[in-house]
Amino acid sequence: MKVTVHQSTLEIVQGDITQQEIEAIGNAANSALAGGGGVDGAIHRAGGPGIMAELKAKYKGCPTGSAVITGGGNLKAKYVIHAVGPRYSGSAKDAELLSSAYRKSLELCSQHKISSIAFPSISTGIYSYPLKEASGIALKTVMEYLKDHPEIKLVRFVLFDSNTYRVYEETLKEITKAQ
Ligand code: AR6
Repeated sequence: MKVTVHQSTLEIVQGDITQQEIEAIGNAANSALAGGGGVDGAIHRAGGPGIMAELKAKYKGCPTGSAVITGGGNLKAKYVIHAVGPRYSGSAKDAELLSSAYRKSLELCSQHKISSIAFPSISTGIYSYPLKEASGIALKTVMEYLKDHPEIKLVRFVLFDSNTYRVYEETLKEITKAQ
């Protein structure tokens, strides 16, 4: 499913983010930037050891709700933006931290003149963020950002499994209908 937000495109697809032909891909990392399972493991496996070497050389971790950038190693994407979403706790801060992880990733795109990025569904795997709520935060944060940032032409959510895709699709339909 694809919608237009001001001058930009917001798209949701089901697939594997490591295979995307796009300028940057987002990673769902941890604050130690230590690598791990889920999409983080898949990105480091597909991108090769150069990505971890660059993370270690440039950064001493990354606070929850923020993001750092590296090259894309062996991936088709030129950059990886490593965003750290919250581990779901049920506290009121979770939503702000999740929104901030997407916003800071988009700010890095603007700063580095990156006009297209693919995101996974941050925090909804190992970090257990409830999917419906997380999809609303993810989509609304991106739509808000695109309103003021036409330099970003394409944001694509690449959702790994059919259930995650279905929930994002339902949420995107609700948001666009309410506007
Ligand atoms: N392409 C797209 N999405 C994927 C892929 C892929 N190749 N593989 C998994 N996903 P998770 P989190 C989906 O657990 O919840 C790691 O250990 C997955 O199905 O990867 O933010 C990190 O190092 C789910 O929908 O990230 C952290 O310690 C989504 O990606 C921690 O997990 C996010 O699930 C972060 O947990």
